[in-house]
Amino acid sequence: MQDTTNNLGPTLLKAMRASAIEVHYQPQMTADGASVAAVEALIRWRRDDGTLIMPDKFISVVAADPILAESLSVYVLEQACKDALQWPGVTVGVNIEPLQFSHPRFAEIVSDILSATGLEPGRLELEILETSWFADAETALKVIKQLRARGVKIAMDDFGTGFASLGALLDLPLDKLKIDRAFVSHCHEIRSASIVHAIIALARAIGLKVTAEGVETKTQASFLRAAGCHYLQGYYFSRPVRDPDISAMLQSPRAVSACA
Ligand code: G
Ligand code: MN
Repeated sequence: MQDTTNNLGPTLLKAMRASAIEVHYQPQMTADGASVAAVEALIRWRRDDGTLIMPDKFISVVAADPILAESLSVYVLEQACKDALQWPGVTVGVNIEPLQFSHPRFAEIVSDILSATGLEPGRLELEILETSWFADAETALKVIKQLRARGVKIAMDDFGTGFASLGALLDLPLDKLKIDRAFVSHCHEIRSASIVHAIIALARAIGLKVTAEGVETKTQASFLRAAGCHYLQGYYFSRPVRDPDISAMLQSPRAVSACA
């Protein structure tokens, strides 16, 4: 990309103001594949020429800039909470930049968005990374507790790929683990299969739900279902899609596998 340098920050802020940062949604199916329990909000940047830029191309700039990180979080949260009003009973997952958890007012910001949009707090699930915890553990724990007291759900994203997974499980109040797709894509191999079994057993033992990410084949879906995963997410069911496609899938979950 040409503008990955200094002016990417202002360009991204301009893109948000012009609604060129789009929020797409990917379903998280119940393990039997029969219904959509949740959706994950995933951002994409629509350039003037119509091409879509994936977040991995620009998220490192956001992650390093507190103003940009907050602007993007508010932007996606507002959009996702508004969109979720159309989908009764469905949880909406939103990825939150680790930097937000060293922001002492972050829980208040989320709470204000919930009040302004009218979404039930229990239908908002914030997806956090283990690194959310590293910059300022005390503030992060306080913020996460405030969010949960407001009724918001917390999911640990990309579980198993960080290096403090078990410590985080001990200290953080969580609702869900999302198994990283690195394990799912190799679950035909004994090592990955054993790790997946161990994560699910651990999560269930401490009362957490589990979503497997990156499910791309029927064989993977069957294995994960038999292993006791609660929810399945990945291209086998659906790629992330925009509204109105996601609304259509939610009205008729049978349409989801048809999109695989
Ligand atoms: O870090 P996180 O797990 O939130 O990353 C989600 C990213 O993974 C999104 O950009 C999404 O498009 C991508 N993704 C979702 N499902 C699949 C899948 O089945 N396979 C692959 N390779 N990528 C996926
Ligand atoms: Mn995620």
